[in-house]
Amino acid sequence: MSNWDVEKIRRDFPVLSQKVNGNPLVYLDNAASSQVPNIVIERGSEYLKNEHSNIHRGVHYLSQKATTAYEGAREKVKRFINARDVKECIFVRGCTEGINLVAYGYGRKFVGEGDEIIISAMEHHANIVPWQMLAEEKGCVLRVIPMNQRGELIIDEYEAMLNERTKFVSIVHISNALGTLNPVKQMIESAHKFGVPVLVDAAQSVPHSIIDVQDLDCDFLTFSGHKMFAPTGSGVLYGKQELLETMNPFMGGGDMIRTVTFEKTTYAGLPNKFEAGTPAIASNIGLGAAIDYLNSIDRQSAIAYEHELVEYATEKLSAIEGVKLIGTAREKASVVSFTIENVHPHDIGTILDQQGIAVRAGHHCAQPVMQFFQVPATARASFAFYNTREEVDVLADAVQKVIEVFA
Ligand code: C6P
Repeated sequence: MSNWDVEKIRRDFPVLSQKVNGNPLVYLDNAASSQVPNIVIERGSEYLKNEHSNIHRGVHYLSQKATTAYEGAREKVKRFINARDVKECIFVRGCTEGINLVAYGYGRKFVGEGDEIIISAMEHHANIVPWQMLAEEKGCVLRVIPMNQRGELIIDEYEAMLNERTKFVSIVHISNALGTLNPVKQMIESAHKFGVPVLVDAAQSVPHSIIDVQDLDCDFLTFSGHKMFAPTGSGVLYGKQELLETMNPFMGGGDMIRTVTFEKTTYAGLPNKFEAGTPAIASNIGLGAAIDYLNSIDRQSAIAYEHELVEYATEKLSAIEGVKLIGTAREKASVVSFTIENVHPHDIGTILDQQGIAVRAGHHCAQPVMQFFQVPATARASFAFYNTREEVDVLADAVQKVIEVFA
């Protein structure tokens, strides 16, 4: 294993040192929500203790402090993903809101009857349903890039799908159900040959890879704070300025306007145009602190370490008779999904929980993936850089016991 000092890292995450059902907590549900380090907890509580106020509205001391902290977090986001300008970084409640914002603000304006939108076979519901809603309203067509039995997208079929009717491509970077890492840079390049904008669902990739929106040349990219060591309610939609400027606002209300009369409203400039109402101020300041945390660790080593953990877990689980891995892509990150013959994944989840092991059991909000692999659900262990090799051993032993219980 790499010389990643996991014990030192674990001390930054107080939640990890507790016992669950009499056993040390083994937290392997990071794809759902990752844990929060002290620096984020302390920043959030500092805001609540000493700075709590509304932003952009008050001339008073507290409001100015809160505004400075909130806009400071936006600046951190900009540097973290290498956006050109803070105007391109919209705070949203999470990835779901980011995608809905684009389907509404871009889709409803620029996509019409007979136009085509491309998504993939491994999308989270958040990257299916908003486009279906658009398709129903506008009469456009949703096309789906197929995948193979390993859970890898068939890129040749994607290339063949692009044509002059294609108006938008929206694809997941790392699948939450399978762990597949998709070649999004190449896919963006192909779409751009047809002048088609691309949104990247980076919910699972921001915590497990280094994102550079200029290098990817994506048109939109969105992620949730709670999967990258920040509180729930925080998140980001990145969009190229020229596209965001042409789009309709998503929600109307306070803070997104320039002038309002009963006859007409004019909108604020970016990013405010897309941030109606009072946002999740504490959570987004926490997101800024999570970025500080990620910048303080050696991310390349963290990513390499996580990769080794996933490989080790894959090796240990696939060696157990009766276990079937769902998602065996050659390029993978963070996620190991599996089923056990004759055992419902919910039972796996419950028995593991009795031993203090947190995994997710279910369809992972990716029902079409379950349909493709003809399973009702899977159990999913998802890793972060604070997990250990010993925890993988505990998981594998517990899975072995599940099999014995149901034998
Ligand atoms: N996946 C999981 O357990 P929100 O809920 O808006 O923060 O993120 C939605 C979302 C979108 N895309 C991908 C690839 C995701 O993984 C998720 C959230 C969680 O897998 C909860 S369903």
